[in-house]
Amino acid sequence: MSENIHHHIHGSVGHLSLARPRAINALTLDMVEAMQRVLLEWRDDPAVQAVLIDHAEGRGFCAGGDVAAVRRSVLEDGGAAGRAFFREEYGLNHLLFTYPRPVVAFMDGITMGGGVGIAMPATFRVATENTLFAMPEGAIGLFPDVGAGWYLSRLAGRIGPFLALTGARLDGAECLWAGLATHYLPSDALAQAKARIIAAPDAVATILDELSVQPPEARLTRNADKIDHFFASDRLEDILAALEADDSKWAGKELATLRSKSPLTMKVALRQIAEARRRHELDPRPLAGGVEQTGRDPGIRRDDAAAFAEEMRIEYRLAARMIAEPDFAEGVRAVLVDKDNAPRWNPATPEGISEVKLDAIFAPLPHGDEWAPLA
Ligand code: QUE
Repeated sequence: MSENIHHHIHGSVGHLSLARPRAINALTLDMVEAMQRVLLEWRDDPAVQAVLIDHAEGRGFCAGGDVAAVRRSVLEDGGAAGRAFFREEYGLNHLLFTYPRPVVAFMDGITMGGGVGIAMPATFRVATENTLFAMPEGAIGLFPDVGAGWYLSRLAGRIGPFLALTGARLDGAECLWAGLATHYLPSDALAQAKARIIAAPDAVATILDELSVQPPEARLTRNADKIDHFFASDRLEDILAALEADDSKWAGKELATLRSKSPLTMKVALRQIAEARRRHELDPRPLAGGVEQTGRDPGIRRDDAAAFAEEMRIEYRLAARMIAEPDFAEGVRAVLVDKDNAPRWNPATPEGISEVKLDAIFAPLPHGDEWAPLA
């Protein structure tokens, strides 16, 4: 069992704590497998009525996955270990999405990439004044994975594409407003929330409602119209042209941000979200209202398990292809290895990326290599 995952049963509540603080709890294969094992055991134990997921110490819930190890795998063994990591991580994401008991995720700090993948499928997603949420994969030449195609395509307006392209960081108030979080609690109420849930696991919703406080105004409300306007298109070239044609400070800042990200990541993310939106437009079930807070999505969309599995199957294809692209090794080098934050993207501009190239990245894998949920 992983030393970086603490697991306990308190009464009839299972408690998983991420405990790899020196890496902001970034998920390793070992941690992912430990979480799978414990969650499967608790799923089959009728005594476990609810599950809490939090982090043991430090300023982050979970900063992502161990992408430095994935990069080493790409450079040293052709990426087999990297693909194995994503296969198991997505298995964990799907297990949580389909979990037959309420799961509460405490996003009390940095919640990015892989951390988003274990928080979003939870029935209850608690934000605090410490929450810092982002899908920052454009900085490392990956793409917004761990089910982001599902979650981002269900946000109001063009917030999903905006988050995917810019890697913008949302605070707890913004997460609640967008529907990414279901509750906003002051961090000093979390210990009480957990103790009360452990004492009364059938009253999770009431307990979190009672401890909720009014968050500060979400900055995102003021920018939502601009986001919908400038990020309206599913074509990266259109978005860049719209920002270039505007001389406002906001447009200039967002344009500079996009120019720093991997063009390939951005094109893949736009297509991924557009295709996910098209798939669920046949049967729309919004994650969030954007303006209206929809709260706790009862039933956790479990009847959509097959549709979520389809999303993960697609994202695994993208992961298998994207880690083999030069931008991934280069992006991880620039951000996490050399930390010069000066990646040299290849192709360097969107015009260098053809539809044929994208078709190859989205194409099915050979039959035996496709992703499937845990058996
Ligand atoms: C973009 C990312 C990631 C990132 C930084 C980015 C990411 C990720 C990590 C990360 C952080 C701390 C660690 C670690 C990984 O950083 O996905 O192993 O200790 O996992 O700008 O996408």
